[in-house]
Parts: sequence; structure tokens; C-alpha cells
Amino acid sequence: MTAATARTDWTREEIAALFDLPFSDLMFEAQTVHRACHPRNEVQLSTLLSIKTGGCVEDCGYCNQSVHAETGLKAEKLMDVRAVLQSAAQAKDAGSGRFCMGAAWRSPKARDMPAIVEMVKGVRAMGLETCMTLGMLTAEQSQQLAEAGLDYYNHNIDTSPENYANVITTRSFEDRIETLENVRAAGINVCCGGIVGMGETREDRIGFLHVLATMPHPESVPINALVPVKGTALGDMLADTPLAKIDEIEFVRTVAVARIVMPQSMVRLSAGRESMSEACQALCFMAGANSIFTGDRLLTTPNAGDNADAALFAKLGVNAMQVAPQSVREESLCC
Ligand code: SAM
Ligand code: DTB
Ligand code: SF4
Repeated sequence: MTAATARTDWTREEIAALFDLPFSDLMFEAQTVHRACHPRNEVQLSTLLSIKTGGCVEDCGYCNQSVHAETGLKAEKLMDVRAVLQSAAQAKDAGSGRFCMGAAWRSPKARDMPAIVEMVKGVRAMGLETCMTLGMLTAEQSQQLAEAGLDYYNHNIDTSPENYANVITTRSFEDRIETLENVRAAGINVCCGGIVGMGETREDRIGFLHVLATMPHPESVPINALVPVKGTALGDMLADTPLAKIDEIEFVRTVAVARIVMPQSMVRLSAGRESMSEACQALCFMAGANSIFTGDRLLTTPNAGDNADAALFAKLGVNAMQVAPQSVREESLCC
């Protein structure tokens, strides 16, 4: 199987049937697919940096950077290019292979683009893979980023099309798809996933993975567990109804199904690891997750931290994946 021949004709029924498998059968299938397509016991390390924090006009119910949330987070302006490059150098020293820069924007303004382009060029010159997540992009902005050498663009669909309006009202699911198409057309690798544990149903998790599995598969698929932040719509809702929180086994099932339906994608165990048991994270790696965010902070919320990760990797016999350009990776894989 090559990227071009990976199945994109999954039906919702087929995906539902995977979710319904006995847990151990699902894990066996996910591990089988994983070993056929990826080096085993290797996990890619990425580092996140919030280059523009807070004050975002969008109303994403999970996000503490929205002006609609009452979290007391101070809005900051776009970071200096030099400070961003310093941070990237530290991430590289700590063993990270990819540097992901996130901005709390609905979409970047024309005046922001020159600094953004400098950041991409500078981080790339250090030998790190570059990723950005800046909100919605036009075709022209995508082209500008591609010309700067951006390797990946992160833009999540977050949940199923049916559940989208329960989470975000200031943009539509179709807006998200349009940006993904612009990014793809510009030749940038796509990083697209979502959040589990927002009170959605299993049918929503099926619908969410179905959309990803029936588009040209994103090269990276982040699966975030909601980090419930007090003052956000979803953080407060879940504080009132603790039973709405995602069950760990259901979370692992979601990772396993993502691995099976998108065999070649890097499945990233993203936000939420800080409050996840080591056993749950180990099950996620067994289910096919092969990428994590390192460091003690995600964008604005705490992350597991390098010491905890090193200890977990040692216990599990997992190694940090060495970064290879996408083309080399594709040639070296057998599926
Ligand atoms: N503003 C840009 C956007 O929305 O595309 C980029 C930044 S945004 C913080 C990137 C992604 O982080 C979101 O799409 C969402 O999936 C994830 N995220 C944000 N807050 C989260 C939370 N509290 N828990 C889990 N994931 C979260
Ligand atoms: C993604 O899917 N998860 C990362 C990355 N893409 C940008 C962000 C998680 C953010 C969690 C909340 C925060 O730290 O602000
Ligand atoms: Fe803004 Fe992104 Fe947060 Fe939504 S997720 S409020 S777009 S920063």
C-alpha cells in the first residue's frame, strides 16, 4: 500500500464495526497495521510554542484563548521572530524533531505574514520540521507558507460535522474543509484531527474519523483528549457533569480505529496526556499512536513534561523517532 492506494472509501458502518470489536481484537488489528506501516517502538517528538496567545474572536467551546471564555488568560501580541527562533533552538537541543507554532487567530492578517514567513524559514534552517496552526487560510496565504518552506499545517476538524455547531458557532465545518483544501493544493502536508471527550457520542467519534479517512489522509492526525479549562463552555459543562468525561478505554479505541483507517498517518497522542495514566498512554502507543508533544507546556496548558516522558519511554522500551523527510519515510515503508 502507498499513500496513493490507502483506502479512502471507508463507510460509517465499517468504522462503527471497528469500534464495536472486542477490545483485544481491535488492539491486535491496530498493532498489525501499525507494524506493517511504521517502525515499531518509535515515537516522534514535536514541540509546541504559542506564538500569539489569547484574544481570539472565535467561540470554540473548549478553548481558553477565546474572548468568549472567562479564564483570565492574558492576550499577548505576536512574538518576536528572534524569540521564536531561540525557543526552537531549545526544542532541538531537547531532542525534538518538529517545531509547531500556534496562533490564537481566526485567520492571519496580511500584516502578520512577513514575520510568519521569517519564522518558518528560520526554524527550517535549524534542521527542524516546521508546523504552523494559524486558523483559516486563503489559497494565497497557503501558497506563501508553502514558498517559505512550511512542512505541515495543523487545522483540526475537531468533531463530526453534525456535532460541530454544538462546539463552535463562529465558523462552519465547511470553512475548515476549505482551508484544508487550500493547504493541500499548495503542497503542504496536512495535520488534521480533533478532540475526544467533549461530551460527544460514539456516533460523533465515528463521523469525525469517517471524514478524515475519506479525504486524502492527513499526514498527521492529532487525537486530543479535552483539557477541561474552567471558564470555557466545555470545561464548565464537564465540571458539572463529570460522567461526560471520556472513558480511557473509549479513548484508546478511538486511537486504534484512527490507526486502522489511516494506516500511514502519524497518529499523535496530543493534548490531555498530563492527566492520563501511564497505562492509558501505553495502550495508546500499542493502538498505534506514534507521535507526542513534549515539554511541560502545550500551547497554554500543562503537558506531561520531558522527565515524565523519558521515564515512560524507558519503562516501555520506546525510542524517539529520528526525523526523516517525508519522501525518505515513504520509500522506506513496506505498506
Ligand atoms: N487558532 C487555530 C485553530 O483553531 O486552528 C490554532 C490553535 S488551536 C489552539 C489548535 C487546536 O488545539 C484546536 O483545533 C483544538 O483541536 C486543540 N485544542 C485547543 N484547546 C484544547 C483543549 N482545551 N483541549 C484539547 N484540545 C484543545
Ligand atoms: C492539536 O491538535 N493539539 C495541539 C496542536 N494541535 C496545536 C494544541 C493543543 C492545545 C491544548 C490547549 C492549550 O494548551 O492551549
Ligand atoms: Fe481561536 Fe483556535 Fe482557540 Fe478556536 S481553537 S478560539 S480558533 S485559538
